[in-house]
Amino acid sequence: MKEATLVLIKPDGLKKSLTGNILTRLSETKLDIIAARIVHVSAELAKKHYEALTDKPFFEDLIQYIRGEFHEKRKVMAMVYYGEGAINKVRALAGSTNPEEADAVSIRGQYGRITTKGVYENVIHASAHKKDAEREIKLWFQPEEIIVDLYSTKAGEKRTCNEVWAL
Ligand code: DAT
Ligand code: MG
Repeated sequence: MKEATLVLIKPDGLKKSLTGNILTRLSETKLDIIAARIVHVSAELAKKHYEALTDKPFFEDLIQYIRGEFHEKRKVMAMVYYGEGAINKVRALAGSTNPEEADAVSIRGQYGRITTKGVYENVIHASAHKKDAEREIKLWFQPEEIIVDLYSTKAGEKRTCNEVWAL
């Protein structure tokens, strides 16, 4: 069955000009990109994204890292990849959480590092399982930003494409 997964290129990936390399590696999966945007990550979004890790000693660093506070680039690139086995395919290509332990040819193995402060700069986020993927995609994207109808939405009028712009 086709499924969707959230992928984030984290601020270190953007700062190190790795976007193209990472997208090329991800294209090995033959999955479809069905949503993409550049996001300035608010404290609220960062904390919600990592809410399961609230009690971890590295939580505050993690929030600072994903918000780009350790890099000049205060942004991440968020995407939804879609296709058969998308979640496991992207996780396998991303590699282990700890970039020093990640397979050398995985994305994290190739491009990640642990800073002297102990922050895992592992360049990419990939949803771990289906429930997380749905929760995370709904956090990072509005329904109209995703070109496949993944999840049901509340009934209501659709916004037109440019109604918020001043003429
Ligand atoms: P993953 O990103 O592989 O899903 P996770 O959800 O357990 O891993 O943790 C989220 C992020 O938190 C991870 O990408 C990097 C950071 N992290 C996890 N364990 C850590 C640790 N022991 N020390 C420092 N950072 C850690
Ligand atoms: Mg995780």
